[in-house]
Amino acid sequence: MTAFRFLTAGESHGRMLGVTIEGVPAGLPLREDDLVVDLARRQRGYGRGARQQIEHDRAEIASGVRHGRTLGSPILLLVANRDWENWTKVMQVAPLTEAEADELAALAADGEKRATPVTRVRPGHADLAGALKYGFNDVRNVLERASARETAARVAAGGVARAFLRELGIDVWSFTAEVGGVALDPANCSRSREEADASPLRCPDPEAEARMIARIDEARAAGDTVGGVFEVVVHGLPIGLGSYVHWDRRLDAALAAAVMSINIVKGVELGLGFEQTRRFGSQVHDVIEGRGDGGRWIHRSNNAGGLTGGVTNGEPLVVRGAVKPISTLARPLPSADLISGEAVEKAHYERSDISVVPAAGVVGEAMVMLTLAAAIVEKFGGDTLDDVRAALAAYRTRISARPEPPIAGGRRGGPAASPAHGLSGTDVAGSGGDD
Ligand code: EPS
Repeated sequence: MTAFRFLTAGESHGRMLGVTIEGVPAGLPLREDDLVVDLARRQRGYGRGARQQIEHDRAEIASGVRHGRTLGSPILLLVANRDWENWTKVMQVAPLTEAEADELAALAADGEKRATPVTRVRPGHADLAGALKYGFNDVRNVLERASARETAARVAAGGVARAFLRELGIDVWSFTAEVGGVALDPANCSRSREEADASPLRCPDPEAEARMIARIDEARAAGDTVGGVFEVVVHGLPIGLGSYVHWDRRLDAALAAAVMSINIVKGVELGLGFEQTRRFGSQVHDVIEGRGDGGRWIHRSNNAGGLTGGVTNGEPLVVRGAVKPISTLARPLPSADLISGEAVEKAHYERSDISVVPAAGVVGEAMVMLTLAAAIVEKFGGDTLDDVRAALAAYRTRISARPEPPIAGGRRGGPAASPAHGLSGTDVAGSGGDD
């Protein structure tokens, strides 16, 4: 049974989105105001479309919290879709009456796009496979849920995970590393984190950001879209989250799955990622310099991105997500019609964004935070926040202490017994060589 988990619900133009989060320890201070910051960050960014002017995302805490503290029971968050008011009949939950069906049919006959069933599937979207899989003849039944609107619910849940991690001294943020092939230059990252967060693309390199904006403008002018790369960085994680002992306990695998699950992500890298394949081992592996103050183990570099063997190693965690260009193009690609199966000149077009890399980074933060919260609850257990804190402190004390030196054969406190392992006497206390 998974101790910490979450599930979202909701359609893009339905009444609201919802998310249930289970496994948050009791006693965590939590207010709706804690959740607004990330929700607002997700809505911003140069290249966003008109929908974001309609929405003012705010999560209502509907359950699981009393007098400002979590109860240990499931937390239900609700995020209203303000645009729903423009879609009430199209998205109505109850069956349509004859009169309502006639009204919608008349609107569609008048060319009202919202009322018209969608059959010209968009290349790159879930439209075609989704409609075939679930047996729909109107692609709206697919696109409403496949829409990235759902990520608002994930970010609301991520805000709860952030509040939990913050109590444990763990800090998570992200930035835009690349847009349309223009990458930031680490040497030019002159902006502070606050300045980067306030910039149009949430990018720490102002010069690269200007060129990224030019790429977005170029895409807009051509009726096109453009993708990029975001990077999530986490500080303050203890050594030892995740495990190397089973494939499904490796934290690198869980993080990759979580970030890959974001609608627009097509690739995930940890640390140097694919770049490692182009270098010799001596230029990749992070030299270990020794135990520092407070039991922290110091590495000379962090090419591994804070994880070795699927386990956190005490260095900052670095996760990068590859964001594809949005599949809804203002100048639509050729496609085919779901019903006739014939080629059509233009795929369906519905108001959309040009680029969402900064927003995807905020969703990336949420998915990383939720994954880390799950790993922490799994490792440190705890019905209450104080239990988690105590378990974490005890663990930190243990791993920061100097271990007792090992003795070959494992015996302690007495003369070495006669060797039963075939080594010669002089080798009994040896290291055993490079095995
Ligand atoms: C989306 C299409 C657009 C985006 C939407 C994702 O919505 P609409 O069709 O209402 O213009 O704005 O993203 C959001 C609403 C959001 O909040 O991020 C899509 O097809 O995936």
